[in-house]
Amino acid sequence: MDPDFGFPILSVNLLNHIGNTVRVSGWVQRVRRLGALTFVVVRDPAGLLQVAMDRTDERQDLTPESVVVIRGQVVKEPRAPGGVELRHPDIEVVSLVEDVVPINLYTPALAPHLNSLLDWRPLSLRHPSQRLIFRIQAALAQGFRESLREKDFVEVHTPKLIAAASEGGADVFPVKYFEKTAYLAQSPQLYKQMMVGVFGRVFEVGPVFRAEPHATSRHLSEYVSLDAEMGFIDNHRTVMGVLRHVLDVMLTVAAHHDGENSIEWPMVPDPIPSLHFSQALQLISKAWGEDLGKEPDLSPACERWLGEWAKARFGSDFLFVEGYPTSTRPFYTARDPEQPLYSNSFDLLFRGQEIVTGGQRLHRYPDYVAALAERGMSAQGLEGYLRAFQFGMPAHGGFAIGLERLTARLLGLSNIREASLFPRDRTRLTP
Ligand code: AMO
Repeated sequence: MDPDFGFPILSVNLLNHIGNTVRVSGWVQRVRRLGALTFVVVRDPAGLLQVAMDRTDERQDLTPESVVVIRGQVVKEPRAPGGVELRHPDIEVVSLVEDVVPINLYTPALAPHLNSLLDWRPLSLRHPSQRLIFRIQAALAQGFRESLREKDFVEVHTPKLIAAASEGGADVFPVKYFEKTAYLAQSPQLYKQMMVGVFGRVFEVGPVFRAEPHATSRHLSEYVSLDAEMGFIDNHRTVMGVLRHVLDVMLTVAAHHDGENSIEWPMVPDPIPSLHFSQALQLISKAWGEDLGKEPDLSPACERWLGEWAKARFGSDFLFVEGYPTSTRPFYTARDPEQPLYSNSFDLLFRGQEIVTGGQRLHRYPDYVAALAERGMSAQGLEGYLRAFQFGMPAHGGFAIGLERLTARLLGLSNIREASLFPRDRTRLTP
């Protein structure tokens, strides 16, 4: 038998204990009076359970959110949550709440404005709708790990304090690091590439930091990046195939956690439809009646249009856009050997929003020296990274999924902050 470590019995398991006296524990959700009976609804880590007592035994200290330990007899009761209730309870209040709970946690949908929801995060997260978001998110991360382990990828943990920006651009956070300046990692990019030289296939689940000055509904200053990197590939299409498989497993694992079947689960087509960047611009230009041919990137409006197009044309929630202009991609990106102005890189759009970026990387040392020179970039802080390429690296590539973006898109959340336990943005550093 598995040890139970002395934890109280969870509400979901009470059906196996009918007739027994058990110990359960949780938070008082509400107290209801019906005739001569009083019912206390308790929320435990797994769900809700009902405790019934005579009105004469009712207590005044069972205030909402107080933590209680209850000993009582399990009785079958089809009208109660989970089909059982606890009778003849002996209730101990472990933590008494004397204040009025500032948000209503007991309605099916949480009403407050996003800001109050985030200000009261330790409380609002207790609501079932919020708990579901983060259970699904945990399952997505679990699926990511499982799918890659099964394909012999090794999990790595790379530094988050680094000496040089990994993605270029201005959106890095400098940190005072003893006598020097360090930066918070924008991605594990340079390290996951170096680790391909060690293990061949690696992945990482970890926080990354972007100094995003704008308040948008799809950017955070800190988010969870699901990164994979693999060697001995043909080109970026090998990586796209692996990504398709990973997403399929992630969504399958997560769907098991949707107890109420309340989520619209997407199919991951095999293969996921794909468009070249230049083709995407042509299609949108035609549809909008304007020439977007010189655009270096896809705007959010372009992504939304492509999302609708992929749904109408292929019935797909997913669309790859490959071959972004080399000049708009980071220095480590491999060019398309046939058309060097375009790169062997891709974005994956899900329901009209980019949720993944990936591609093939340069793998020869002289190509790095040339790419840095072309962009006027200094090799300072990159010396250790470049050494990997001086001493033999296979053709390789990888991708990074934004966990909060994927979660928000999947669950139809209009703001990415709802998919972060404690979101960080320009104005929010607490709780
Ligand atoms: P990129 O910078 O495109 O690529 O990021 C990869 C994915 O991370 C998510 N993302 C964000 N999510 C929330 N807030 C942000 N500020 C934010 N910025 C990005 C998106 C995006 O698709 N090293 C490359 C990946 C690679 O090529 O392997 C990189 O970091 O979902």
